[in-house]
Amino acid sequence: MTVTLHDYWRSTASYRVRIALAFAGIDWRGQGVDLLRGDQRGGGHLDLNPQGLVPVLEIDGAHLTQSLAIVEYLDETRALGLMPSDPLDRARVRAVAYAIAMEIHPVCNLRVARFAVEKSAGTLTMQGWMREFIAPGLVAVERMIDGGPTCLGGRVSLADLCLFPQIYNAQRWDVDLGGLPKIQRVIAHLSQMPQFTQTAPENVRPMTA
Ligand SMILES: N[C@@H](CCC(=O)N[C@@H](CS)C(=O)NCC(=O)O)C(=O)O
Repeated sequence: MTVTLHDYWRSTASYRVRIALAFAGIDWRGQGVDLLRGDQRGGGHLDLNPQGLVPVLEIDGAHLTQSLAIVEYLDETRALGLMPSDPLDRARVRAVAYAIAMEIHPVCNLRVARFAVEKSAGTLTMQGWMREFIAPGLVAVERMIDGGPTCLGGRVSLADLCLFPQIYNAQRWDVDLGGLPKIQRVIAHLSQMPQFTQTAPENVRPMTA
């Protein structure tokens, strides 16, 4: 069974899925979708994901979209233990994951940020836009997490799979993480795990993009 991940090396949503695949020990084939070139809006990709977004995971005879749905599918079918069994703990994990994936991430999506910068007639930069939304979003997340060794409950969860790529992205835009000691402790801990590091953008970057 070939598992194919349609992704873009720098996509944080794709990075979440790469980490989950690593925890599942699943070998996968990468199918690059060049977001800068607009491949995501091509007919072939829209047939896979009508939203014109990555990631898309082809697995178990299906193609799945939406990174959190994909991670939860892998968690349920491969018993990864990424979701706590207690409903309250599970709700807290989802709250942190959603704070990142549904609040910070969509505003900083390429199409949104590009539109804002282009319409701003030079008053906005890409970096300024990113910092405007990532920094306060992370300040809130800092208050929602335990602060070590993982986001919540002392074990790796969906929340960590969202936080780690988001911090990678924050560093790319030079967001100041100085006032976020709990997040820094969690990131230091997760950085020791190959599931988080071997799947990092620079390690899956295609030679041509
Ligand atoms: N909620 C979606 C978000 C997916 C998403 O926004 N992907 C970005 C890359 S991180 C994308 O494909 N952007 C293409 C575009 O904006 O045109 C998920 O979690 O899968």
